[in-house]
Amino acid sequence: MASPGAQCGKGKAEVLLFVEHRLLAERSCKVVGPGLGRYNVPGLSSDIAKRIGLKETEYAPDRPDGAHLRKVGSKMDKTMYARAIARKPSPSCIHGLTTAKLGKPDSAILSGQYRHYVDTLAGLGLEIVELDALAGFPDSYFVEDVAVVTPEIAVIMRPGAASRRDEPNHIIGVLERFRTTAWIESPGTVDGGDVLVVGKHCMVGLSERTNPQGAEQLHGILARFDYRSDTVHVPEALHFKSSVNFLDTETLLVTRSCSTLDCLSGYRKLVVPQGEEYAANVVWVNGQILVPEGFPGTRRLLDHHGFPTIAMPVSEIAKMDGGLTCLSLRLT
Ligand code: CIR
Repeated sequence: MASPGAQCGKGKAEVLLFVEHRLLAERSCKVVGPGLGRYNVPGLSSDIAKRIGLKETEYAPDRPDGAHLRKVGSKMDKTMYARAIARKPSPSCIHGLTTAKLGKPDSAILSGQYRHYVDTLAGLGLEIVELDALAGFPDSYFVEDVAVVTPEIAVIMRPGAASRRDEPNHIIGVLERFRTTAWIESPGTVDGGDVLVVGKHCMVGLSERTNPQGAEQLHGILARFDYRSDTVHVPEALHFKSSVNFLDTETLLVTRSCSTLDCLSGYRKLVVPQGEEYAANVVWVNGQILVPEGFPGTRRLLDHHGFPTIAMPVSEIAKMDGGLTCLSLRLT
């Protein structure tokens, strides 16, 4: 059988380069404008791109001064995730805490939605470190709440809800494999869902779960690594990240009620349509934005601004006040 290169009239080296760059591109692609599926592929010269048949709209053409890479790259978070920690839901998940008045979840469907989520992260190139279900902790698959992980450190939270207080003890061993650790201590309480880190900016929402002492401790720990911090009151939601989330280092997706918060003044804010507040809980994974299924206005908004989206089924998870960010801890 003829080689792919012979079939399409390209040299073997070029075909290999093309395949390699395609793979790279699929993992790190960034749509830079509505309808423009462009790839930021370091090292791909326009000469080679043309010869292997890539259209100019499919890649960022190079320039001798490298400006093309900066232009595309400036919208990208340079930090890609290598792995995610997740925990299987237990059938006891139906007994978890919730304020949502959406009825009891079906635990089998919920587990299927969780599985779809981890498979999606794996499909985006993340290694999944999956922990066993903990029947005694019905909310423990919301692993985001038990730690804040930055490139430098994993800060182990002290969850605000009494029923979740001991969850960190069941994940600390895994976190220690990847980071040095620090702890939030009594009387401080912080849920990871209240903490949004964008670059070197850490925002902590004060909520029913997170108190000022906890926020202060977290700020102190991250200050060692030159993070600047803000503390903010969470309006009308369980957690800060129920309402404000990362799209790129300059842009956040927010609910209307959070759009005027002082600590967000330096960011461009995309406001979810009224009635779609739940969809503000999106998660960025290596250039893709995972969005809860059933919120077409939010998807249109993201599409319009050039953010590639993947719709995720989360109906049962939403019944337990959960969302897309809280199902994993993502690590660079
Ligand atoms: C709880 O109330 O703690 C859970 N049922 C939901 C936690 C969701 N976590 C998050 O949004 N970060």
